[in-house]
Amino acid sequence: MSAELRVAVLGVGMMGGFHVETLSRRTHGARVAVINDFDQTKAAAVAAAVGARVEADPLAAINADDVDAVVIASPGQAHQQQVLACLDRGIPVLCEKPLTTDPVSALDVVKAERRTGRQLVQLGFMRRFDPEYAAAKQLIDSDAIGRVLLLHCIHRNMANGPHFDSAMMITDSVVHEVDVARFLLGQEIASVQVLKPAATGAAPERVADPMIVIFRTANDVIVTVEIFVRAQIGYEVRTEVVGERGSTLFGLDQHGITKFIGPAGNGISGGTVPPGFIERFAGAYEIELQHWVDAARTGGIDGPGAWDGYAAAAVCAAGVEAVRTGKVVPVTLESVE
Ligand code: ISE
Repeated sequence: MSAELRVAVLGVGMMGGFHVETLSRRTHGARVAVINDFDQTKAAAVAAAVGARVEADPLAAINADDVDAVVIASPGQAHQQQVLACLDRGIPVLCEKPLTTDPVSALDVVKAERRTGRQLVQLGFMRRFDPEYAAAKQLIDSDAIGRVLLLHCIHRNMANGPHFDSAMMITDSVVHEVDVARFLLGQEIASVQVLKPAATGAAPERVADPMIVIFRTANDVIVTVEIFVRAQIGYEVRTEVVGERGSTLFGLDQHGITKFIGPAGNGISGGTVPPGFIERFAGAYEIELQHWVDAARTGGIDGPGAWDGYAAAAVCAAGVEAVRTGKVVPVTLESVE
């Protein structure tokens, strides 16, 4: 292992591009050595900006001599093959969600990692590194609010294209709340139900937006998730944990609250809502990447792993079925022992 971790980044769309920038300018101990993207022009531009080289084949990038670790930010359908290639080579990988596109293949990855005898796969559930989520986790574990009974999650996006249907709202958006619930509560999710209120006029026909998703955990904690991906205002993610002896509420964006004289001469008070997840979670991504770089330099990971990716895939598959059937759908997790 060279002193500096040489990273290949696969996929340099919005997320991968941001990771390249974060690794190059805001974290230490790593440098982006290789860039891969199906869009060669984009790959060349991103690589040139950080002094990396372009590799046209993702598997060649993973197996290159000048690569010690990999960040996968390619489309979800490519993840299984790319993660397995990292495991075959025995190098650490940070994989953006989803781990794979279905629970069966996600479980195969968990098993393949077990066979290496090491933990090499970290999942990009960055909210675990956000200071407010980390503080809530500490508070819960300290027993300051007592046994947790309820978790309420609000998850709103400003806008999304017509391709972003109700199933995608589960697999691409609610998946974060799945991980948040598992992380904060330390319990698996046992069932999923989805309620469909009146849809916004901004939603395409037959897309249920917003939805209320309800998880019941193994110990009967109820988690409510409002998922609303065409809310028009901005990116709003807030959470309230309710315990027997107290509660904690976070994600209120209450920084920079400004008072000014409004058009009618009246006083107006308010702040701004972040437009997207990059702005909202930039700090969490940076902390996540620094943890991953530090761990990868010694050949490991430091964060959510392959099992968390599998559990999320299993809950999302149940969630998609719940959208379709309107029923309470149980979640079954296979054992890997
Ligand atoms: C996106 O992929 C994310 O991860 C965001 O957090 C989520 O709000 C958005 O809906 C997804 O498309």
